[in-house]
Amino acid sequence: MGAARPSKGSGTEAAGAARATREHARMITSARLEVERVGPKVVDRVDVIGVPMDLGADRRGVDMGPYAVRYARLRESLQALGIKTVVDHGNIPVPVPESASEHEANAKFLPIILAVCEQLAQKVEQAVRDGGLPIVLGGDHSIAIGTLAGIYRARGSQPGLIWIDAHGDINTPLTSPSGNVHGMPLAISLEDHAVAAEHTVLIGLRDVDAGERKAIRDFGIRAYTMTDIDRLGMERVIEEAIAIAGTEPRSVHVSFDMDGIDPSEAPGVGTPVRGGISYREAHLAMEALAAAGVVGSIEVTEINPILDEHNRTAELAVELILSALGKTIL
Ligand SMILES: [Mn+2]
Repeated sequence: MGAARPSKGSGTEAAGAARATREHARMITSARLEVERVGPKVVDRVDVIGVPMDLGADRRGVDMGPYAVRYARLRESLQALGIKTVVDHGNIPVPVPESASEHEANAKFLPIILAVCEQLAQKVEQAVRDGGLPIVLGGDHSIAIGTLAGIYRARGSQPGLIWIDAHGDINTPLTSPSGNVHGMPLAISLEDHAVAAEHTVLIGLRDVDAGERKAIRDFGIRAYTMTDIDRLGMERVIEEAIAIAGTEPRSVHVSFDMDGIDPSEAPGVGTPVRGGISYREAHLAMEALAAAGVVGSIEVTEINPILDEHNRTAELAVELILSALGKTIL
């Protein structure tokens, strides 16, 4: 307060020229920053893999997620973005719960889920080896076990992981209150060494079980709750997340549980929790990931068309995939 304002019209011609030069320099600097922020241009090839998995969740309907996302014009939108090759591998067959037997109440259908995840891992591995960027469509979040295993095998090293979710998904059969495997994929993937805790980031948490709190602490995983997003802002959260998960080109897997978004924008999920990531915060995060050039694979999970309103949650998933792959407003 009280600092003298620089007087505006006091310039000689020289002062005017100096101002113009400064302004020009500022413009050049900001243009360069803009260029530096923009990562590699849009990828050449993506591989779409559907996994109509609903064995990991209690609510029925997430098995229809891959159909809903395709119905929301995923392929056409990817092509319109300039991606030359869009390979859709169809869906991996998943047994319906009625045909499957439950082996243990602590981790319902786990052997069948792991068998499906093995098939998914093989598809994802091949896609990465073929130079594609995998886009995996769930299905409940247990499919991340397969996606991450496939990426790990193809890369020969652990990818960075940005996990966007209302929940921690880091329960084990011993800590899970429900026995639903979609609450365990992060714990299983860490145990499999498909991902490393120090390059894993959780974003959007607001419903975390007691055992998960302890697991997050014990693993030393960086977790940004909704409170952190409120206080720091999504821009800072995602920049920090990128720094932790990895800054190498295409080194980060984005595992997007649509229940991370606020239910007012993403009503079609099995386990909605109010107070979530806003529409613009979600886009900002995906745009920042694209600008950094770090996205190597994407999965969107937990879309439940039965609970949705006119497919808007699947449409939002397509929008977010596009933002993560480089779509910008201008
Ligand atoms: Mn989840």
